[in-house]
Amino acid sequence: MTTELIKGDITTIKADAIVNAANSSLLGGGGVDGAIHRKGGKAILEACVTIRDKQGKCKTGNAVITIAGNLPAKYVIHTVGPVWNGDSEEKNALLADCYRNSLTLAVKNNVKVIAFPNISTGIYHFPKDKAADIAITTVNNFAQKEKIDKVIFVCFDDENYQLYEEKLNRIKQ
Ligand code: AR6
Repeated sequence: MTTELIKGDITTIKADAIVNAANSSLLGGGGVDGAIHRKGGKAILEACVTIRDKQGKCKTGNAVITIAGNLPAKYVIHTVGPVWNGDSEEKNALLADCYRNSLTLAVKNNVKVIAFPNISTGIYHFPKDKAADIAITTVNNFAQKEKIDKVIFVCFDDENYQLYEEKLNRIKQ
C-alpha cells in the first residue's frame, strides 16, 4: 500500500472509493458531505435513504458504502466522525474506527484506491494535528493493508495539507 497527499476537492478524485465525513443521519449536511451530495446528485441520497431504512442511523465510527452517482469515483464510503468536545481517549478511538471501518469496507468491495478527507476536522472541530496523527497511524497499521494499493489523503485547507506533508515526509525518511 502506498500513500499519496493531494491538496484539493475530493469530489474531483477518480479513485475506486472516496470517503465522506457524514453525520449519523446519512442524509447530507455541509462541508465535504454537502459537496459530495451536491456534485454526486440525488442517486447518492437515495442510496443513503435505502441504507437508513434498513439499518437506521449510522453510529459514530461506523461506515456504509453507496454508489457515487455523477462523481468520477466508483463508490462513496460514508463514515461518521466524532464531534470534538474536549480531549478524550474515546473520541480518539472513534476517529480511528472511522478510518479502520472505511478501509475494511473498501477491502470487502474490492476497492484498490481510496481517498480520505480529514474526517472530523471541520464542523466537528477535532484538532487537526491530533486527527492527522490518528489518520496516518490507523491507515499504516491497517491489518489488511496489502489488499489496498493506494490511500490518498485529500486536504482541502492549507493547515491540514502542511500537517500531512510534514508527518508523511517524516515517516518516509
Ligand atoms: N474536499 C475535501 N475536503 C473537504 C471538502 C472537499 N470538497 N470540503 C471540506 N473539506 P467537514 P466534519 C474538508 O466539516 O468535521 C457535515 O455537515 C474540511 O476542510 O466536512 O467531519 C456533515 O454532515 C475539513 O478539513 O466534516 C456532518 O454533520 C474536512 O473536510 C459534519 O459536517 C472535514 O470537514 C461533519 O463534520
